[in-house]
Amino acid sequence: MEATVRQAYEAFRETQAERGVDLAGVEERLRAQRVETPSWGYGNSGTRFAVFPQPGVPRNPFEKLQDAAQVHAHTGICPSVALHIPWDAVEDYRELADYAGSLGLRLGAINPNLFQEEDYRLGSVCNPDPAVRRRATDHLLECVEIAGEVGSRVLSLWLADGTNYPGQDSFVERRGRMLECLSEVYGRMPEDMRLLLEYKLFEPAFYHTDLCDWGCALTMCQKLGERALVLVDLGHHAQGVNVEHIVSLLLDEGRLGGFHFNNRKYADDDLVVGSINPFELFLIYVELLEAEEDPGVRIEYMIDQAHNIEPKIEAMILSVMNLQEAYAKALLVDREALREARLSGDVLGAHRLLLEAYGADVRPLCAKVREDLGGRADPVAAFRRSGYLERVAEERREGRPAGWA
Ligand code: LRH
Ligand code: MN
Ligand code: MN
Repeated sequence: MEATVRQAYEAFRETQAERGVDLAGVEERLRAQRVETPSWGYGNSGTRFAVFPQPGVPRNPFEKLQDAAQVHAHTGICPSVALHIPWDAVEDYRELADYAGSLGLRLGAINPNLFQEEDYRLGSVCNPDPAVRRRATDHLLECVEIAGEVGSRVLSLWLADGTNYPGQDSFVERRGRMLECLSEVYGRMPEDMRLLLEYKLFEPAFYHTDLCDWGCALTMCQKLGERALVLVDLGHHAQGVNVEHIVSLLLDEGRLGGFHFNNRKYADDDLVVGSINPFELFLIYVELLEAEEDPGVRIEYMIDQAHNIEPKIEAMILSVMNLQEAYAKALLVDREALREARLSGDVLGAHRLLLEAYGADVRPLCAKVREDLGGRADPVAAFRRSGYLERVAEERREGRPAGWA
């Protein structure tokens, strides 16, 4: 560790010792933190107006894994990669899984794609046409198979289904169709596989969305079975919605399955997590801490971001750092004092306990933990210095993808 980082870490340790914090315990939890990165975060992306190709962008799923391995090498906590099918379609999925293994990675959640076919104009599993629903269900079943082949135990589903005009279709009938299709898929999942159901307020549908909020997703999961759980994407809520409250409610119901981390200012912006609202991120982790201590709880922590104008690997590393810092701050909350303040009605005392933890500069702590894990104290700077991007920009010059990939 560099002398300046070491000094900052020692000073941090002393301050925390004065507060009575068990730093060894905090570090242990930080070392155990895991974040899954999305294959689609490494590929070309853009807005609905244009795609902005970047030099060095991966040309196939294998190269996406190479980039993900860079994020893991620099941070130490990102050993798994989510796939999106068919964006990441390959001839031989076992070969892809083996390749991931050779890079020190594994394949994570399998994300079906039910939103890019002409057939899905009126929806996929909610479509009024049974033939379209059959096609959508078959794709989901194919994804269950792929998950089995690559050793993944998570099927992560976001539906674009909805309507654009009042009267267009029946809400209730659409819900029934969704339940029928998803029940078939759930019934075909191996016993140790979980289905994560992701909700989103609106877009692409503008009038109503079939899974628009946590209530729609939760009640669907309750009908499907106990291995159906809700996925919270931080960009999928109306302005002002209290996401940490939703997190606590889903935890209490035993139905929080995972996260899609990102950040938003207006809608589903998919910006670097923690770039717009780091306090919200901290408060979410505060809710998660106690639940995480329950060995029966399994939550998938995943990033879902599209880096349109910023360098992709760097943006992913920065996102992981923001997640480490939010988690570290949450771990510093004096929970005993918080409980006492709450019970005695000390409103601002309780609030200030959160502010105290949030205000701590945890960067030296996170730097130390990253180094403990074989990562880098300053991973963005180290990645820049490594020359990786310049190298792959040269190597991947031929056959660069032009559109979304
Ligand atoms: C669309 C979306 C959703 C999915 C992702 C693949 O809103 O961003 O969050 O998880 O595409
Ligand atoms: Mn998402
Ligand atoms: Mn989204």
